[in-house]
Amino acid sequence: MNGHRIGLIGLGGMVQSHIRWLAAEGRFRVVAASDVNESALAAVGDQLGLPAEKRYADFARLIADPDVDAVVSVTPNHIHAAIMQACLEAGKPFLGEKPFTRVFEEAAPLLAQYERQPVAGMIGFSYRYTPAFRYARELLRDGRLGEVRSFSIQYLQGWGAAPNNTPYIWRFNKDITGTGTLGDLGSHMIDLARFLFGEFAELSAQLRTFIPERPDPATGGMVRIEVDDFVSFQARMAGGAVGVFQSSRNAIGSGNQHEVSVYGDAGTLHATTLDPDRLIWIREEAPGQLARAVLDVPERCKTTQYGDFLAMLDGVPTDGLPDFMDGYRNQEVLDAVIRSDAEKRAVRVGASD
Ligand code: SOE
Repeated sequence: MNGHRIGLIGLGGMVQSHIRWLAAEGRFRVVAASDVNESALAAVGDQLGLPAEKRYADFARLIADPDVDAVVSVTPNHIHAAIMQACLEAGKPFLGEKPFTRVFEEAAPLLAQYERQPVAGMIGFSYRYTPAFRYARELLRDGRLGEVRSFSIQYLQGWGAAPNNTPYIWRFNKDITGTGTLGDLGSHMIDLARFLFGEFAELSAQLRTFIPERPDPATGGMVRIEVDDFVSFQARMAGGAVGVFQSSRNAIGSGNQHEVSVYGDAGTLHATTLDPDRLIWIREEAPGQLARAVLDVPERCKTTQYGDFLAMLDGVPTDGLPDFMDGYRNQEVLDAVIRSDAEKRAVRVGASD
């Protein structure tokens, strides 16, 4: 079977989704896997029928393997930069999970390497493939809301809430994750805003940690939490629209609730992952007469993350693929949120203040 030969790095929880998505596209073959966890490497190696010589503890050796055409990286945040650096140096195209890096300081050297030697790269901002968000982008581009004046984006999950007594995992470990809800879910909100409205110009933000310590299953003790449970910020976009954002992983009752409302001079739209194949469009049908329509998303807006990854590897043009520079720009906004919260002031995005 012809197809792109994939090396998988990071064999933890999310990897099974990626294995499923790769299989669903049909034109990929996983030929190597890497993880420092021996049992995870053995289990996935057996699952995929990989020979021993294609099971790597060291991801650098997988990236260097001539049988690997492209890399899919599904690791915790603190390894993202090193994997992208190795892919860039080896000229290996890649799909890397979000957020781009653990902290912004890791992003600058990557950009320097990329500018020296660009390599096709995709970042896992998967909500660009939520049909309702992609259709919202089409309606906005077609001017169906008129001048966009304001918007709100929220991304709520409930798994970190107090009643769950959620144990201390890597997503709460600042040395691994950098930030908490901000980098995990906030990076998706930021990418959705860039996907729909373009670049950020300025923002003011606040971060909060609601649960100051969590039980560590490894020691039976409690660990002080240094990352955020909640983030809110307001932003002015370069195109003039203003937006408000909030995200929490402590929102009791929320599963995976990512949604946007857009308010223009000629109409309003609402789109949510809770109803991914439809969106609500409200407009004035006649003077003083509002029409509220529930629109079914057309098939042309139902593309997939791995369909675009395949197109990228085949050199086929795509629309709205989240690439290396989308990852870098996203990290700039994450850094602006951190700076604004720390300095208790509004900050410009991307420019040194
Ligand atoms: C967090 O719970 C998480 O798994 C994120 O890390 C993913 O990016 C998001 O798509 C689903 O929720």
